[in-house]
Amino acid sequence: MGSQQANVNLAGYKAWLAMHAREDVVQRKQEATRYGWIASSEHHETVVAAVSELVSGIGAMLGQEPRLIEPEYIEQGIIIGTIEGNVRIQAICGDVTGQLGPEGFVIRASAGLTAIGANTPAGVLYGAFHLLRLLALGNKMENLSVIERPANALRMINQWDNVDGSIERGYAGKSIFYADGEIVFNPERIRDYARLLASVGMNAIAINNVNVHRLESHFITEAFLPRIAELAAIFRTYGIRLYLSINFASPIEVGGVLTADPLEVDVRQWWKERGAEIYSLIPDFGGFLVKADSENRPGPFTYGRNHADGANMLAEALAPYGGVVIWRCFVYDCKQDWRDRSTDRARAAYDHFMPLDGEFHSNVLLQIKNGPMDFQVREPVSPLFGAMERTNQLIEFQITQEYTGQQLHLCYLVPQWKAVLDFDTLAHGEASPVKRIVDGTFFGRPYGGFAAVSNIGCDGNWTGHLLAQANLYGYGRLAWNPELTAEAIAAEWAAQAISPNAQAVHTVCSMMMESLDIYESYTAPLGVGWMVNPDHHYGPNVDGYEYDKWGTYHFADRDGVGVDRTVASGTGYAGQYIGDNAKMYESLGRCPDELLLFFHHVPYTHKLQSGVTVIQHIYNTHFDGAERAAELAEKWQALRHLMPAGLYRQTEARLLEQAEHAKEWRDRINTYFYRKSGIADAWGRTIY
Ligand code: GCV
Repeated sequence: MGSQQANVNLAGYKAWLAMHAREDVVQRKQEATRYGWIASSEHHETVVAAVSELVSGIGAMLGQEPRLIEPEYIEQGIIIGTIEGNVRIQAICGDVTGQLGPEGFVIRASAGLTAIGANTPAGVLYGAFHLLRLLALGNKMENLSVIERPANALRMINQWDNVDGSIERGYAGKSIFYADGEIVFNPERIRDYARLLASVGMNAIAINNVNVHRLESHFITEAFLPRIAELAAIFRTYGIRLYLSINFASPIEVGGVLTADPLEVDVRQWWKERGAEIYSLIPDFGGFLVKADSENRPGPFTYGRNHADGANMLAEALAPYGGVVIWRCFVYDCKQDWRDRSTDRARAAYDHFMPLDGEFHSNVLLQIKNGPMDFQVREPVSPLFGAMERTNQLIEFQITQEYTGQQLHLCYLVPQWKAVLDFDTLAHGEASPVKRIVDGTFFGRPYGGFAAVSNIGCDGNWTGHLLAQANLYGYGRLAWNPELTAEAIAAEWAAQAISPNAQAVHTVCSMMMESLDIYESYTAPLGVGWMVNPDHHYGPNVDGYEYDKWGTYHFADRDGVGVDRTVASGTGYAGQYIGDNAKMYESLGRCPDELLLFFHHVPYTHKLQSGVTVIQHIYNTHFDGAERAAELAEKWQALRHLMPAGLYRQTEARLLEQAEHAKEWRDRINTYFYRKSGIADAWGRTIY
């Protein structure tokens, strides 16, 4: 708790809720008059939280906190609340409730009054945060007329936090939830996290690692549930439901039952009792998140059962209370023999789950990683999207930068996620994009949405690298509205978190927008992944995973590189795609350059569609990427005078480290491929 408390005052803590004072004095005064009063008669804790956000946010930005007043007396200012029964909001907004759904909101300005209305308290809170965002971004407020509702029903964060206080793949300090085997938290910090999440529309959080270890297996018992209920209460105020990752073998390890076989009556009964106990303490508990038969975690395979048997058994235990089971599809053989060329990890999720389409209960969602491998810098989209028509799905992204620079390197991931969401699966011909499949609309599913692994910890600015905040922010904004552009999201974040100054926003935005391409350039060419140091996954090691058991190979030899995943001569993975996508990846001539080595094994002299050879592409991008990484630091240095020193310095240090490390990447990879291929760089640059 001590260190959690201490960090709260560091620069960057308020993140995108910094609410910078508006600089334009005339406009500031005008807005301060416009928002001099706030009226709400509701006592629901979420509406109260919304009002308090408006009071403090407007106060900070406009220099004057609005005063509270009863709705019947307000003549100028904000009137906020649920629409039903609130005649003044109805009068301003008209009959819009049908357009809002359970979480949407309306904001409408009319004759001195601005109404924020919704069907539920959560919608009211989202509306309040939206108004604050518009104000922070310098929008004209006098004629506001906005209606928004989230595209995705479930907008979830997964914490990979362990009860010992560590975070698996965490790069921003220790957990804000746990320490030394106990649930230990600073409620103020948890509330501030909930505020950040709610401000971008997130509504669900799983608070423990999907790898559920010994102690965490007991989270579903009275030993931990009362403390978890306290956490749930904080999140509840902000419209966020709490979920738990569970251990499939809990009946044995926690309950003393002799088996965890999902078809055994005793096992089913045990889980039902767990469900009853959890819901008696947390009435709005979201449900279970499950990693089963994956990376040594227990699962139904032990008993000769399949994933549907496992998931449905848990779903039955939660169904009476409206809970859901989120079952991960990250299932593959992690003990592969590297000599075995017939097994392809990329195929695994599809091979395991596609045959089960239609067999999961209606309160089960499958959580599918965006790509078939594991959050690499570049992967194709998982072919499960588009293939499973009768199963609820969530897409899983990784905000924490495991393979993308570990929050020491700048890597803005929103463009990568956008590309995945816009990918056309061709499920029903053209116009079948991933985003419409995961939101449930395309196949008419009752549930759908986004999940992502969080990137926060105890660090004062939450994410270690200040600019990594934009990934958390952007994830939430995309889950709400996948149509937003990556540029717009970057600009929103920069203006709110760093400074509304136009030069600062412009520079930060351009740095973020090129950062993924830069990172890819000096690390992973043409869809090759895994050239990292084993275990911790930071830094270059071209053969780090080449002769290992994890199914992650690039097959570089003296003649060529890449994995043949074609149907004609390789593992057949390309055939898991639909229609022309399968043909495109199968064809050496049509496969996009950036994924060439993911799908094909080619000679170093193979000419890419760009016109250069594979080997020259590797050299060019690595020299170029390292140079561009150094330029990132220079761009940041030009902003020194535009922000507080604390904010400036933490980021400068990381960008300088990135520039140095990019050279290490460049030289290791170039040298490796030069030594393998014996082909010199056409430009005669230094390779060792
Ligand atoms: C939580 C990768 C990561 C693991 C992670 C796993 C998963 O393998 O390296 O740390 O485990 O993915 O998503 O379950």
